[in-house]
Amino acid sequence: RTRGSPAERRRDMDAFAPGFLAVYESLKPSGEQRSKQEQLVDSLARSVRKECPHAQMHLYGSCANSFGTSHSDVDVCLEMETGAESAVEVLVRLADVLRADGFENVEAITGARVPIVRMSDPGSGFSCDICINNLLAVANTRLLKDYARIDERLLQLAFLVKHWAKQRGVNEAYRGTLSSYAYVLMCINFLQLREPRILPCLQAMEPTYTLTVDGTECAYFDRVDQLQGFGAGNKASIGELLWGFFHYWASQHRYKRDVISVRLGKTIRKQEKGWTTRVGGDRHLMCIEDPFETGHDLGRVVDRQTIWIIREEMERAATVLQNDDDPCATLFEPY
Ligand code: 3AT
Ligand code: MG
Repeated sequence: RTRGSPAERRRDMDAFAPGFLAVYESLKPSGEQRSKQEQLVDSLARSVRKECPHAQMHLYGSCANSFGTSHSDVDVCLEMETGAESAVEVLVRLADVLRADGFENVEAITGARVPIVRMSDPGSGFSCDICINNLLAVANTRLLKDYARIDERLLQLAFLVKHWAKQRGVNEAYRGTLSSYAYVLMCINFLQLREPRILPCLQAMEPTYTLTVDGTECAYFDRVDQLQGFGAGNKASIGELLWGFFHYWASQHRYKRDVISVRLGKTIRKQEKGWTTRVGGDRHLMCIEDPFETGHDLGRVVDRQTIWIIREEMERAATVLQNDDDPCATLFEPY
């Protein structure tokens, strides 16, 4: 991949809005896919009840935060007392039950930061991750869903950015690029930073929802029906916003100095967080603060090589949007 700097002067990006909206519509899951997902969740619930009768099942991630595309997996969290057993032991036993119930490719992945059972459903083809007591993920799912209800341009932008990231190979946290969750936070923060603002900062407002998970308080204003039309003063089209997003990450974001913070609705200094590189072996080359687990940098997975891969892809995207004859297709060409 070669570096090139995106042109500074914008062409009229509004002309491409209909094309990008058509791509967005094509990514949204169909009614049929949704009902297949519901069936999967029902049969999963039956299997789980055999092994963990008291567990409460929550959906999280993109099947519940409204950022799910037709290719997204189903993320499930079981809330339960594990007693003397560890979560890993419960997951290993659950994996046996799921295998016996006909789920395919069942695998307990126990070495990860969050241990999971991964499997696929032969009927629908969906893959599914199950974890235990990861209630912070349930809380951040709720926050993302509420942001999505304020202005539709967030969903449009995030779907297109996620699609771009998957096609271009920069959506693989286990290989040093960023998770879908990180990209959605980048989109929210970008819209919080527009002038006039397109999204508010829900955590800076009087909290109407509070959940404490392992001592971490998750609090924010969740009566988002009162915020309809919040961003109406900003008329930017999806074409302009998409270009602006890539241009921001290609040329404007100060990687060495700044952390993006959805929690505060702005960028803050790495120094303020103590996230200067090399401290404690953590790299902090590209800093994205988790809105609730504020000590957690979602960019921590990025290393000296992958940061350039991501930045070059951001530059390519900005350049394609600026110059290409058919940006709605070229942007998403597989790398
Ligand atoms: P896809 O549509 O599946 O790509 P997603 O939003 O479901 O997008 P993931 O499957 O990667 O994203 O993650 C599922 C959820 O797990 C999203 C978020 O609630 C939580 N999550 C993911 N990565 C992290 C992380 N690094 N820190 C905290 N929570 C995370
Ligand atoms: Mg997912």
